[in-house]
Amino acid sequence: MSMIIRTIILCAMMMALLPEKNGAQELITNVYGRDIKLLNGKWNAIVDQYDQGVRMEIFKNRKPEGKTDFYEYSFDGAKRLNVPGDWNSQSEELQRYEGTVWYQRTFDVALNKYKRYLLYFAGVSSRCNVYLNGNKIATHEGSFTPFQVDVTKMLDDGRNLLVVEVNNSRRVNAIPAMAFDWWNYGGITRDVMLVELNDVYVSQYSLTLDRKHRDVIHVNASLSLPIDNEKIVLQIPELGKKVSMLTGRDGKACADVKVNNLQRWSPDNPKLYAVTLTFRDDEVSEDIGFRNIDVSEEKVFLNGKEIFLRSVSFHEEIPQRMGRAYSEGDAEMLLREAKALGVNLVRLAHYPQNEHIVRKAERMGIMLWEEIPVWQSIDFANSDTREKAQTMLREMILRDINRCSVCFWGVANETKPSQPRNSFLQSLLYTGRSLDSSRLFVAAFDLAYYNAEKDRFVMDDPFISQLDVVAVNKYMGWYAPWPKEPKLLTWDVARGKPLVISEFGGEALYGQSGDPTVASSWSEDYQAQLYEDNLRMFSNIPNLVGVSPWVLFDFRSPFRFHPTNQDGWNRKGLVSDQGMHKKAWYIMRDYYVKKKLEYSNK
Ligand code: GCB
Repeated sequence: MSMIIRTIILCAMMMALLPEKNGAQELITNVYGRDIKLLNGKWNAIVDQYDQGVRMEIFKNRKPEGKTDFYEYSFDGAKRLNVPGDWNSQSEELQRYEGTVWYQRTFDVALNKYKRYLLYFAGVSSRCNVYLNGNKIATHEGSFTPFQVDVTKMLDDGRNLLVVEVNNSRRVNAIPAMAFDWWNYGGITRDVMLVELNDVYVSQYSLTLDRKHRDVIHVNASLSLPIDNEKIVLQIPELGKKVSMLTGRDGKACADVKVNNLQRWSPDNPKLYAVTLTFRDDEVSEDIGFRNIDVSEEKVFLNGKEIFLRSVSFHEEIPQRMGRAYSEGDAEMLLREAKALGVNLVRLAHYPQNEHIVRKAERMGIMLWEEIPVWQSIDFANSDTREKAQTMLREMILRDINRCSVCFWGVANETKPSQPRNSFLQSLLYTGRSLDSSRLFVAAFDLAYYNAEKDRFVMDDPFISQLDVVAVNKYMGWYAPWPKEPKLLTWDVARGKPLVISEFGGEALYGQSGDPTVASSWSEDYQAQLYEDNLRMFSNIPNLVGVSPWVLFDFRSPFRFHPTNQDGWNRKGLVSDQGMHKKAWYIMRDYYVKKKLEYSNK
């Protein structure tokens, strides 16, 4: 296929837009690089346990005027909640609350009739209806991806009333669904902003290296309106590049930019280049890096060099605060701890985490695996649920398409073969790959088991043939007893593909010593022994390309009931809720030091 045809196809794939739905529009690229006014801070809040707010039209925020008027609500004098922030950690009453909270604030705008305005929510848990000046303008479901709405025609010059009805009830047809092993935080958990833009602006763009062509940057850019024959100029000064692209009738343009002497981004050299796109007097800039990530047979290659994925997972949670991570400072804390362990990859479990984490990881030289929360029992046969998953995947990819640190898109965790599951995941892979052909697609399974007859680990899930990398969560020594000495165990799982052990581990209460052979000692000694055993087994997995212990920090989980050892915490952390390293942490750190050395000599 000629380069031109390939470029046209890629361009069409990248820019295939879904119709507007629920008031929200296709996401703008690089919102933090635009002219934004943060609407963070203290918002007023009304807890609406029985969902009466809509009937009472709380979103109109009416005040009594006549002598006979009264309203059985008022935002004045109501509870105050921080945005961004989960409500659970801000109020005793809301610690375990699952239901509706109405958030309200006002903000002022001096409207400029030559500008456009977007309201952008980086994350609201789990679903919401947004009301501006008394009118419903958008609805969104999914805690972990952003959404925006063009409010140009709905804003008043001067004071505006913004009300958001937030609900975090678990639902059978939601993603995740009824039970999941993390805290169900509710609230406006990420930044909210008003974005001011030119009348026509560059709304989306992506710059990616494809998996194989090492010196060609694929550029796609899109105007906010379908205007033909307009010039969008791309500049990467450090590479001496200034490229003009002309839009087609759909307002989209693309180009393949050949570059020489590109310094590729890698964990050892997290090089980013300043990139600017200009359209008329609209300009958007950010730092972007370039790297090739690819697989060949049973190996993974970063920039053409074989790598071993030294990974770890964490939730978007600050354990000391028992709340969601939301700030740059939080991102720094989580990623520094990951880095201290010697990782080159973080698996962001089990959902897209906030952009501060993703952007900081890129600057710190940490590859990322981002996934959507298709976690265990999802309603795979439900077309609504499938659509929600697709939207989430799409929102995640569009938000982070230019983050070269993101090397893996995860589509599911621990699902079981069935026709509805297979077609659900297949549709996700199709959507994902049509949006982004520059990254690897992965899913984690918990189906590998020791087959005594064959005397090895096997896994029967034909779906894995569709993935670039296969991941297996295997809790040997915790949920599964050792059938024999770990060093003698062999694996015959996903041969022909790279295999990652995406979870392993066991629980220990920090500071607790006990018998290293007794799981119910919940001791650091047992956990440390379990790590030693697993690491010995790993040396026998022929297609192993990486491991990811579960998990970096102890985290909050409502279904961990043991009163003294868990008390609402999953204690599989290598680091305690108070930030203390458990014994197993040192074992893992030493393993990563050795692995790094081994692969740097390859
Ligand atoms: C798993 C899940 C993870 C849980 C973990 C556990 O397999 O993927 O979300 O937290 O096991 O601790 O049981």
